[in-house]
Parts: sequence; structure tokens; C-alpha cells
Amino acid sequence: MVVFKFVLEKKDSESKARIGYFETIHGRVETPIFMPVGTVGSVKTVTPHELKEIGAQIILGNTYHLHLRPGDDIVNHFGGLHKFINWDKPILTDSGGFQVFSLSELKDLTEDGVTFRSHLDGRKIFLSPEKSIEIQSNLGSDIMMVLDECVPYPCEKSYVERSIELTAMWAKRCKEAKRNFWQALFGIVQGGVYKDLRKISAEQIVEIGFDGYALGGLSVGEENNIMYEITEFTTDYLPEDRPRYLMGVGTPEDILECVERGVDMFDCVMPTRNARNGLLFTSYGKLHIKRQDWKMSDDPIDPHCDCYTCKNFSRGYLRHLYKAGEILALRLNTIHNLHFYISLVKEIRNAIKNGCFKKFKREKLEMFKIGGD
Ligand code: PRF
Ligand code: ZN
Repeated sequence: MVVFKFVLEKKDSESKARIGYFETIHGRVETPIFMPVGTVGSVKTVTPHELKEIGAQIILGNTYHLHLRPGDDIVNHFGGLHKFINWDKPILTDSGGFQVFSLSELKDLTEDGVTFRSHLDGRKIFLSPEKSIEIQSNLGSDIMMVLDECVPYPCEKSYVERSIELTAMWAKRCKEAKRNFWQALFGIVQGGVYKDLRKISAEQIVEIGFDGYALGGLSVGEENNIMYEITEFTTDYLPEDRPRYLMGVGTPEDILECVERGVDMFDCVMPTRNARNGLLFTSYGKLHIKRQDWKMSDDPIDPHCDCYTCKNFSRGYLRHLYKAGEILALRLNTIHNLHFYISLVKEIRNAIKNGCFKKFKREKLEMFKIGGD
């Protein structure tokens, strides 16, 4: 029995943009979608109730972090991640590979898996494809990701060549280790910035067959136009009837550019992390709330925004809260930035529906350039 289902509703006539939706046992998600990041089981500073008010349809959790703390056995004891964190909409979990490569020291990488030291207490931990699926089964996410190797940028071609073979072998083992019929499993295409390797990796991963396909190894330090070019190239090798997920991307501009290139799903810490640093997204570009300019300002962060923060508080007050180090500043900023991202993808879906995505994208990008800092 298959539970996960993706429906492609419409393809844009002027670009590779698409709209659709997927179904999970925790409900439907409309695409293109942005997924707020809840690494350790919370989208930092906001409650599930607030996330729903903001319009979030799906959030992300992390295998690596939740395995280390509190432990996926404990999450399982509470009936899985949805119950543990009291979020009853879909959850996607990353496999842990990327976090091992980016967060922990001492990695011993073999065909079997990867051994690393916890960034929390230094203890040695082994992660294999089978182990990653076991953890994600314990967490009970709606979408699991395969364990992959994300190579750094830049990276020698000979290394990437070997790496995509490992990633394909691990993907296959993940598929074999999957046990819950209701959990979807996405494959991940790697290959660095080498088009021929991206093609091979895409063909290998598609051949194994997954519920959806992710583009990994991008936005790791390469220039934007390279990321766009590899994305554009790779989506041509992915089946149309499966969702495509660009992992860890990106800015509002990146989202517009990559929807145009055929991507359906995005996640990034940018709206949440920037909010906690006082950096806010607006229709007219980025704005820093600490600036002296806002001291006396009665204006909301963004006149076009109808989030709780913008409907109720002035820049002057938000600046004061931020400068005073008040926790409320972090919460109100996060609510606004997440609302900005979630509204952006909603507007994108509407533009595609109305057949005016190209024009919409052009106008948005022009607006982003107007103001801000
Ligand atoms: N692989 C996995 N997770 C990821 C990435 C990846 O390549 C990236 C790269 N931008 C972010 N998150 N498994
Ligand atoms: Zn707002």
C-alpha cells in the first residue's frame, strides 16, 4: 500500500515552474512549498499553534540532532515526533549525513557508514544507511531522506566521482531498510558542480526509484549562478511526476529562481536565524531592526505584510525590544520572517496558477532591490 501521493496540477508555459500537492497521513502539502526548519524538535521561538497561524504546512526535523538528544528511542516512547512536539501536520526529516559533515569533527567515512564525534559531548557515533532509516522510523516522519555524502565546494572531480557511487549505494540500502509503508522516502542527487556527474547521479537515484527527489550538495559556497545552472540542468533528469526538493536553499531570490527551474520544495534556516539576528525580510528588501533610523518609526516592518507582528507593532517598538535583548523580539521577528517566506511561496503558487509567474518573478525581484539596508 502506498500512502504518499504527488499530484502535478499545472506546468507553467513560460518556464519549468509547476504547481501541485502531495498527500501524507498528516495531510496535504501544496507545492511549491517552503519548510521551516525545526532541527531539534522546535522551530526556534515559535509554537506549533503560531506556525499554523503563519500558514506553515510542513516542517523539517533532524535525524542527527534528535538521535543525539533526546534520542530517537525517547521520541518513539512518546509516540513519535508529531506527538512529542504536538505538531499534527507533515514533517520531513533529513538523514543526518549533511549535519555529520558540517557539524561534527573526526569523521571516519567507509562504505559501511560514517563514524563521528557528537558535537555535544564528543562521544563516538556510527551512522549508516540502515541506522539513519531506523532513526527516522523511530521519529515517524512523513518524509524520510536517504543518507548521502555532501561534498564540500570546491572539490576535486575524482573525489566527487567516487562520492556519487557511495551516495547511490547508500540510497539503495536506505530503500531496502525502509519499513513503514506510510513513510515516504526521497532520494538525493549529488555530483558537486560537475554536470556530467550530476547527470549520472540523477540517473542512478531515479533508477533506484523514490517517492521524491532532492538536489543535495548545492548552496555550499558556490556562486549563485552556478547553483542556478546546476539546478536547471539536474531537474531535466528527474521525473515530472515526483516532487523535487532543493535542500538548504535559500534566499527569497533563490526560491524565485529555482521555482522557475522546476523545484517544488525548499528549506532553510535563513528566515528563522536571521530573525534572531534582527535581520528582517520585506517586500522592498532586507531591513535591520537595530538601525537608528527606526527609533521613532510608527511603521510596521513591511506595509504589505499581514502577519501578527506587522499588524500590531511598530519598527520603533521592535527596535527597542531587540536592543534591550528581550526574548519577545526574537519571537516577533521570527513570526514575521516565516510569514514572509510562507506568503512568498503562496504568491508563487497563485502566480503559476494564473499563468503569470514570469512577470510576478520579475516584479518581485525589482521590489526586493528598492529598499532595505
Ligand atoms: N544533503 C542532505 N541534507 C542537506 C544537504 C545535502 O546535500 C544540503 C546542501 N545544501 C542541505 N541539507 N542530506
Ligand atoms: Zn510581518
